[in-house]
Amino acid sequence: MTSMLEKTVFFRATSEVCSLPKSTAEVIFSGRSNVGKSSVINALCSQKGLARISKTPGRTRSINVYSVAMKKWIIDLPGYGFAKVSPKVRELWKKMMEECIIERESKKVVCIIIDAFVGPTELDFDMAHWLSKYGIPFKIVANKCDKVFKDVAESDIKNKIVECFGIDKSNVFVVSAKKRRGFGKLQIDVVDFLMSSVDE
Ligand SMILES: Nc1nc2c(ncn2[C@@H]2O[C@H](COP(=O)(O)OP(=O)(O)OP(=O)(O)O)[C@@H](O)[C@H]2O)c(=O)[nH]1
Ligand SMILES: [Mg+2]
Repeated sequence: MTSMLEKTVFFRATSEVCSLPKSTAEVIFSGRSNVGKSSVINALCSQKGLARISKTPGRTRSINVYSVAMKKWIIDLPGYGFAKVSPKVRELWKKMMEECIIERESKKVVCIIIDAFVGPTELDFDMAHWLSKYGIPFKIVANKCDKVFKDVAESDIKNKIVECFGIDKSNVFVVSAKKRRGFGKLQIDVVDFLMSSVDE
C-alpha cells in the first residue's frame, strides 16, 4: 500500500485557502523554517524533486498541495519562526497556516517537523498547544537525525519528545530525510490515515 506514495503528484500551490477544493483526508506538514518539511515530503514519497527544498530558510512561501490519490492530500506549509521575512509576510503565512488547519473541514492530521539535533523549541510547543486547543491530532517528526551524535540512542530522542509533548510514543518518528532513514512506519501511518477516510 505504501507504494502509492511514490505516485504522489504536485496538485496546486496557493495562498488562498478558500480556493482549494474539498479533500477527503489531508496530512499537513508544519514546522520551523528550514527544519526540512519539504525534504521530509520527498523522502516520504521516495521522490527527489516533488517538493522544492533550499538551504535558505523561507523557501516554501505558499500552501503546496500534493495528491496521493483522488482527494487524498499531503500539504506542505511555509515554515514558522523565520525572522528574515517582513512582519507583514510573516503575518500572511500565519494566516494561511491557520486557515488551512482550522477553517477547512477536511479530516486532517498535522505532522510537526522538529530538528532532532536542536530539539523542540518554544515555537514547536506553541504549535502543539494551539493544535490541541482546536482538537487537531498531531504527530511529531524529528528530522535531521543524521546530525545527532552517534552515542545518542534513537529511543532517547523519542522518549524525550514523548515527555516534552505528552504524546504517545506511536506518534513520534525519528527520521533523516537526507539519508532516507526511519520512514517505514510514517509511510504506513500516512497511507492508513489517508485511505481510511470514506470518499464523499
Ligand atoms: N543533515 C540533514 N539536512 C537536511 C535533512 N533534511 C533537510 N535537510 C536540509 O535542510 C535544509 C532545508 O530543507 P527544506 O526541506 O527546504 O526545509 P523546509 O522546512 O521545507 O524549509 P522552508 O520551506 O524554507 O520552511 C536543506 O539544506 C536540506 O538539504 C536531513 O535529514 N539531514
Ligand atoms: Mg519548504
